[in-house]
Amino acid sequence: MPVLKTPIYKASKSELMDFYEQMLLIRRFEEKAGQLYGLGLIGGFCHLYIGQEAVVTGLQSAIEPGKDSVITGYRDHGHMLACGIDPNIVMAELTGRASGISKGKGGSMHMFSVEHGFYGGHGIVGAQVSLGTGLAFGHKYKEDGGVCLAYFGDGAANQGQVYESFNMAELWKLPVIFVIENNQYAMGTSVNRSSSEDQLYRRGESFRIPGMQVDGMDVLAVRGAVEEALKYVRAGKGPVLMELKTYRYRGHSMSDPAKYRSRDEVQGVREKSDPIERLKAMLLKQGVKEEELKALDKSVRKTVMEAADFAEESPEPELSELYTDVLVEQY
Ligand SMILES: Cc1ncc(C[n+]2csc(CCOP(=O)(O)OP(=O)(O)O)c2C)c(N)n1
Ligand SMILES: [Mg+2]
Repeated sequence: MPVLKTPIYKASKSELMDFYEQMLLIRRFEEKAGQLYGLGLIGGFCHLYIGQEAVVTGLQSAIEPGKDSVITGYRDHGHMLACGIDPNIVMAELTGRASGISKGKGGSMHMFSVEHGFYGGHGIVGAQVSLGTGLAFGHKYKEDGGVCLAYFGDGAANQGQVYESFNMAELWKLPVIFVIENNQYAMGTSVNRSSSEDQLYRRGESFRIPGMQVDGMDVLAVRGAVEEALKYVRAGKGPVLMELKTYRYRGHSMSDPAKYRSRDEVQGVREKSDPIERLKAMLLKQGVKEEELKALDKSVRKTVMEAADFAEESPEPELSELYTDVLVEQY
């Protein structure tokens, strides 16, 4: 089984600035979503991505929009923004408005944009892995050159269907990258308590799927690694399994007493490994002025504020929409 290298990507200054902006957008968007939830403007589930921004930013920056496909679980707002989906319609969906991407009827976990190659947004833990394998089969069948990125969590990595998917994907050499976002916890259980093999990048070994373990708090490490993975997959050699070691700062969802870890642990990660602060330090070292970064933050905050205003000003869906978009045909 080949061992894939995980080089650090050498980014230009403008690429670094793009990564910084993208990660900031996700963070500020999620902070705003947390506030709106607190105000009662977001109902139902809401899983924030704060802390994990480098993963999706690094991965999405390497794929080809319009050719590749992306699928993930319920912690999906960051993935949508990184796919280039308008923050206004994502925020409108979170707040259940008619102008939302699922007409306000899906909410946080049920968003979709074929136009952007984003196939959800899935509430069933692990389901996106099988569906993503299907998307990869579609790429191969249609010979469109696309690769599917199927994102899932460390908890989902213990689901049975994940391994059925691994088997088929390797057997049929499907163009899929299995992306484990190991944020160290499932709902309330740490990966070490729940997994007999906690080095998750090794989980594909018995299917002969090469694995990579990557620092998911370092956007350049993520980008460097995914380029190697894409090279392998695009050459028709079959799937790759990437484990991104990351951390979520907030609770599993908005209703999480978080008794399974200490505040000090969270604070420690924030202080030592925050992906945005890390990149900021790098930019400052390269001579970018603090004022320039502040201006960028200001413009990102404005974008997010506008998204929240857009959402709040949009009407809720009409009652007559209750039974539309449920079944493909009218019954
Ligand atoms: C099949 C299934 N089982 C259980 C749940 C309840 N559940 C929702 S999220 C979750 C934890 C998943 O953790 P992980 O895969 O690590 O993802 P993370 O939330 O950390 O991003 C569980 C058990 C579910 N939604 N679907
Ligand atoms: Mg997890």
